[in-house]
Amino acid sequence: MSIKIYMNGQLVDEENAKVSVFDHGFLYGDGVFEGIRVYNGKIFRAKEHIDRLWDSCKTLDIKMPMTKEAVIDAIYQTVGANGFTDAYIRLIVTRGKGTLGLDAHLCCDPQVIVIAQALSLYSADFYEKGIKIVTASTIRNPSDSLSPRVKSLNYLNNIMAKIEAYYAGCEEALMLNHKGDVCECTGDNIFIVKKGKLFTPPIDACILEGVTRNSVIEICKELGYECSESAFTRHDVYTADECFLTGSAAELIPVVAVDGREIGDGKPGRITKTILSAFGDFVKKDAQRNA
Ligand code: PXG
Repeated sequence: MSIKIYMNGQLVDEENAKVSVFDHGFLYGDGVFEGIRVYNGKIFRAKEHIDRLWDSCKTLDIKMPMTKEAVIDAIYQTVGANGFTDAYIRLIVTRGKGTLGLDAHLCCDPQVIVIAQALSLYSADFYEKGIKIVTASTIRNPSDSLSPRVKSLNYLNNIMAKIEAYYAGCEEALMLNHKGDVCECTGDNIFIVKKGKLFTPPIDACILEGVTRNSVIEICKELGYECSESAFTRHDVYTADECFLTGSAAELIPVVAVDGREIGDGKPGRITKTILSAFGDFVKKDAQRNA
């Protein structure tokens, strides 16, 4: 059965959801996106995702052809048209059709696309047993070339690292920044726990400021855990008591080994599990906030 895709104000069948080969999103990765969760018919952290999309567009000088309210409405329309109550949303904005040259100012029709998919959660095993990750030799893009805070359609930096994870037989790759500090994984932010205290790299460590990351920082405050946004190295990760990753697709996944070093006792940690179960309540509170 064909799914309905939102394209520039219309819901169209998947077979008819097409962009031009001259679209600079296709030619150059010139565009932005968001990965968003819908739980029980409500968009999780809608404002945060839409604000981040607007910020990404601002830096790339892409003029959004719709209001924030209209984009939120487009997401709800897409979810409704496909009969979902829980879904993973991919919101994409391309710079639109231009010439074969790089000139962004010749692109005049930014494309706004919303794809909704039934949740394909990672296997339950990942959450129960945790995953193993490996450090990639591919360094994260420095902020002064293309800021990792821009969630752009050009994910080659992350894809190069993810390929390394594949060949190492791991689920994810840990990326370092140009200083050698821990940055993030290819599609998730990272947290470590040491002596009951949590640490996650700061925004200026070349990370994407994850919506799930920021939610976990809030959850820590609510639960009374100290959580510090400060730079750390792989030594801190290897010697941590616990480690986990956060992202809209995965939510929160325990990490039990990094570069072959077992983290803690090699099992998902107590604080990790506490935060994972608090995340469910946090989602419900977010839905009430947006009711
Ligand atoms: N860092 C990077 C580089 C990301 O791409 C996150 C952190 C987590 O951010 P949020 O806002 O989701 O908490 C992301 C998330 C996937 C997938 O299918 C995930 C992301 C992008 C593309 C695919 O797992 N981004």
